[in-house]
Amino acid sequence: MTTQFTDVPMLFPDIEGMDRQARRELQDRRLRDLVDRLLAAGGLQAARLRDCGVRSGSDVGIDELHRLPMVRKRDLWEHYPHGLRAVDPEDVVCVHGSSGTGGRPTLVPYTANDVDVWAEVMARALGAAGVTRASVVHNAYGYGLFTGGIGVHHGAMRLGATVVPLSGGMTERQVRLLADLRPDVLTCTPSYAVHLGEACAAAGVEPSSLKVGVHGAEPWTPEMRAQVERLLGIRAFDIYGLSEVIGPGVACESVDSGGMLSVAEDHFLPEVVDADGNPVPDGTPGELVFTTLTKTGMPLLRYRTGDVATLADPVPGSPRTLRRMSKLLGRTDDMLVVRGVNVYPTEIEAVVLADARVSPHYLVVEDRRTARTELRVAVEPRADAAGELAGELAGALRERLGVSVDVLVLPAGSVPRAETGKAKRLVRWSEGPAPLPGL
Ligand code: DLL
Repeated sequence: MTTQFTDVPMLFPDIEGMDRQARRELQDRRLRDLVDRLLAAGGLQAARLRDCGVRSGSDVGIDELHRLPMVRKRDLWEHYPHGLRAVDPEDVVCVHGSSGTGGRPTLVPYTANDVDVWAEVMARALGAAGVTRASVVHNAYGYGLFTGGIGVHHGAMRLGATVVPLSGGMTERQVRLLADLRPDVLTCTPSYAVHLGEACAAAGVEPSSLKVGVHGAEPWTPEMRAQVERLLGIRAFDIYGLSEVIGPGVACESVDSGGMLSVAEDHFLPEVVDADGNPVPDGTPGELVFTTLTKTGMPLLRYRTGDVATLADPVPGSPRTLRRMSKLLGRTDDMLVVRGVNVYPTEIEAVVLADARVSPHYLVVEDRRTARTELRVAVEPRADAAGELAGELAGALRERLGVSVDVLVLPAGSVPRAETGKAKRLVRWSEGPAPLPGL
């Protein structure tokens, strides 16, 4: 199929379609300004910059970005609750954050300027997925400290669409409003999209008004996308972000981005580095690092996200000139090492959900009760599943991953569903009872 680049017009062509050299100069200017602001604010990042011999923004340039110091989540935790705030408290207009993958909260102060940037990048992201002023957006991301609900809300309002702020949960009411308000856009985590789709089917409601889904906040594979699209009859797009950087809108997929996500790199400068923090070439997986070029509340220079992806140039010939990142392959802390082989849970998802006999509910269990770590995956069959499912899936997993994985086929409904928040697809089992009956 040839891509129709004209399918989705750019909302901000001056930025999304900017000449690449001009953008690099803009990024360079913004980087110098950021360094000046960090030095003026004092604190951890200023000290690290001074340790590197940086006295002012004029000492740095985008080509030497890799020489500048980095920050990590640990640095934010150590400065809890205000993080690395770089403005006076009265300039902070809201605080968001996440409970974090390590279970410790990460709080992020935003200024009015930050909220403005957020609304803009989120509006761009929605626009890139085909959302317009005429759209009705059923927003089922959680509202609260989590950035999903409020981030999409800001963007949809900036775009001039109608946003219905459902938040997560209360699924029956959501099904009702899908039928009554007939939205064309669904925004929620991919796992909740599945849950909502199944709830619609159970209630006999056909969500036929929906055309587009914008899903993120948790890892999901193209195989999961196929399931979401089939269940809801929509075109499903990926959106990426993290509260430390801004929330959703850091990068987003569009009709013409070739299955990757265009990064809002005029605001969030991406790098990919190896375990030692050295830059890796485009196409090589590594840890994503972002520099928030324009943020003021808690600006971050070279923040190590823990997320693993690859970077690439824009699609050749596309009017969208932003650099792209791949769908996330996983997180550095979710990588499973099984007899010397590295496996991300998304690789397991890709194999399991490619099998049409399996429903999109699964759980990966890393059994660490003995010295010899074992991997298990619990799946649920569809009603019409036939054949030697467990054995065939185990064979496909061995072939793709190079390690053996025990497949358990459990009765429908056994794997816990996420009504709110992010789906938990991976459990590490070190002691105590089985995380799921039947394992
Ligand atoms: O999850 C922001 C967000 C909300 C993104 C809604 C997209 C949609 P946090 O709660 O701070 O922020 O969690 C950030 O979630 O570092 C990734 O590990 C993961 N994540 C976010 N988007 C994706 C995605 C929001 N599209 C953490 N694919 C990030 C895979 C994602 N993982």
